[in-house]
Amino acid sequence: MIVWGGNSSLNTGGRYTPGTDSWTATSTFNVPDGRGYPTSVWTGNEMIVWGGLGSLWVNTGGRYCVQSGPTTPTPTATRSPTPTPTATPTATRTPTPTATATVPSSPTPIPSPTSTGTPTPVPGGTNVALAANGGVASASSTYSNNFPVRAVNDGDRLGLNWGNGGGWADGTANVWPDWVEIDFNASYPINEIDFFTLQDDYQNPSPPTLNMTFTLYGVTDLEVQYWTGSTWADVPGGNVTGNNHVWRQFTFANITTAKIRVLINNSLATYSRITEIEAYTAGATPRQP
Ligand SMILES: [Ca+2]
Repeated sequence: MIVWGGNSSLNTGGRYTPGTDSWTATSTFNVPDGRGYPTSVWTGNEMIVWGGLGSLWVNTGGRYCVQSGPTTPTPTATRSPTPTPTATPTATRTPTPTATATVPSSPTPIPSPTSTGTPTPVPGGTNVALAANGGVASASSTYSNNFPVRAVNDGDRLGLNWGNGGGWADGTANVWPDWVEIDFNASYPINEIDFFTLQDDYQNPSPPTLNMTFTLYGVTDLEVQYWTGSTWADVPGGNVTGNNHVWRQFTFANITTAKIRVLINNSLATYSRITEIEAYTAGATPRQP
């Protein structure tokens, strides 16, 4: 059973599961405008809402998936609202076709990154962004607990279990910039930063290579920055527009800093998505696939 809308302005709702006597919030992504008394029908994989009382009686509607979304093959146990890269409602509030809902499938066990082509550590170079090495990540916003910022420095570039802790997504749909910052546990001279965004086949990700491109969910415009002591400044070559690479690698003459951040100025599919950020101390040679 799905309850949705009401009181002329609500566009939220809940799904009731009799088997477990539990409620789950409906997705708020791509949701029609709030309204009371709409006519609603469930097609089997999406809800169609039409008419009702908004600020006035309306003759508009929308259709959206209340269950889950294609970027978030969340295991059924969680069934949380998740950002979905479906089409965004247009300003005219006409019904907007959305992507066909997909049935979440159980994540296929995938070998850990250490066995799937992670570059061999280079003596002298340490990833000081890594949580295990003292790095602490924070973000301008976060979509939900299923997209935690701590996933950006956990050592996994693939974003395994995307939508269930595998990577970060921001919480401001279609609004930029967003940023993710990593504070080191001290100042270090660094000469390389590596940035990884979500690859197309996130459900069965491959180890990113410098040549791997994306077409669906990646970050397109970004500035890789370091803290000068008084302000954020782009690292040399760190201002990128029109990106379509899953892995962007930035190398530069040594910069000593205690923290870095990635300022995201645009992304595909509504949200900014990051699977990993790395920063290497001087002494490393650039990591290769
Ligand atoms: Ca990660």
